[in-house]
Amino acid sequence: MPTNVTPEFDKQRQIYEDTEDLAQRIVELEKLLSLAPRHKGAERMVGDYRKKLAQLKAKVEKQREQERTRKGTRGAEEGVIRKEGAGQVCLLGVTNSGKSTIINSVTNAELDVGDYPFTTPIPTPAMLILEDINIQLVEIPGLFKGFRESGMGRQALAVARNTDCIALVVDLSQDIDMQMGIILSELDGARVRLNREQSAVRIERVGLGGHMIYGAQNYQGDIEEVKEYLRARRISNIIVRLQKPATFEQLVDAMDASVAYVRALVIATKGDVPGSEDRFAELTEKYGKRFEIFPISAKTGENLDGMKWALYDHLDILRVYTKIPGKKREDKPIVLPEGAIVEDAAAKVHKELFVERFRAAVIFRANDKIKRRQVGLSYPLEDGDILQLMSR
Ligand SMILES: Nc1nc2c(ncn2[C@@H]2O[C@H](COP(=O)(O)OP(=O)(O)OP(=O)(O)O)[C@@H](O)[C@H]2O)c(=O)[nH]1
Ligand SMILES: [Mg+2]
Repeated sequence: MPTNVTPEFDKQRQIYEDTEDLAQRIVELEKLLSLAPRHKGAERMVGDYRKKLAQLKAKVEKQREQERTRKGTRGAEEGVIRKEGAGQVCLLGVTNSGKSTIINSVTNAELDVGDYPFTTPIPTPAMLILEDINIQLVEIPGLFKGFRESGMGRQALAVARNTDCIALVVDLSQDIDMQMGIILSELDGARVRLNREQSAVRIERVGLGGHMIYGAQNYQGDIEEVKEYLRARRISNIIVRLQKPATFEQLVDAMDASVAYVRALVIATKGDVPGSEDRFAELTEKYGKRFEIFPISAKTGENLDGMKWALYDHLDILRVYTKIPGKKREDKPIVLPEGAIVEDAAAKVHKELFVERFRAAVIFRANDKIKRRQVGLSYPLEDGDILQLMSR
């Protein structure tokens, strides 16, 4: 065996060699490869491991196929996390960035924390209790280059695609470009777009009419390239609506139904370590336009409360409390998406009673000049509203 491997690599090699379960062996081998040295002397070894990986995968795929034909199913959705609470946030970052430590410090969970890589091997949920609602936090296993092509990566990114918000955990004791580079390229490759406007481009496939492009003035570039692209894709009839300023990339994404758009923020952790201030400044300069960035230290507890509310804000939800005349408001809120109206709340309470037989609603809102505001079904709600519904 060649020399010049790190102790982590050696340790992982042992784990890999001791693992018998085929699927788990693949996971361990993928981790091993992510830890492999990049120098020339190691090329042969890495090549051999890659071949081994391909063989293992082929074997597993074959097994799965046989199983599928036997069972006649399309395979159970293993590892899928059931959403719970008012919203779900996935914590995602390179290994050792401090994801488990953050979760442990704001929930009752006791996830394993370690200074060795890949302590958390599978997507792991925990519940954050924030005042009167629950937010589900999910730790995604540490990302590495090629993660999205790995078995575990695919499964973990499927969770991230369907989540309500992604928190990128950036470790202020590790290189910024390395971390953001890996995170963003893996997500991008998995067609997960962060903080991108989905509604900028609307596509409608039609039977005839040719290329109809509306709002061409919103296109950031030469509109001819859009037409060229459509021709190259052999799309002869289509309506493209550019509703907001949009780039070529956004247009391509809009035509691809498999692209997921997820809200995201950055949690910059380990703010207690030496050098963290400079790295934080670098992070803000390079990524502050695209993401809100929250500096914390899970070790000292600094800014953890602020972080919780930042997560809440990024879920784009609001809480409404119903109230029966003459009584105190309910303790537990109804949680609705931002932009919800009285009708949405009424439908959640009792559709037949309060939507179909709606008579009136009264809103009690802090800082509202009118104490009892009488409103109709289409009145927009705000976070913290107290709502009294009346039916005919
Ligand atoms: N100084 C300092 N160290 C921290 C902080 N948060 C985590 N650590 C340390 O960083 C190491 C990794 O922490 P984990 O929480 O296990 O990191 P993780 O991102 O869950 O790692 P994996 O699950 O292995 O991918 C541990 O040694 C922690 O003690 C922090 O705020 N400050
Ligand atoms: Mg962990």
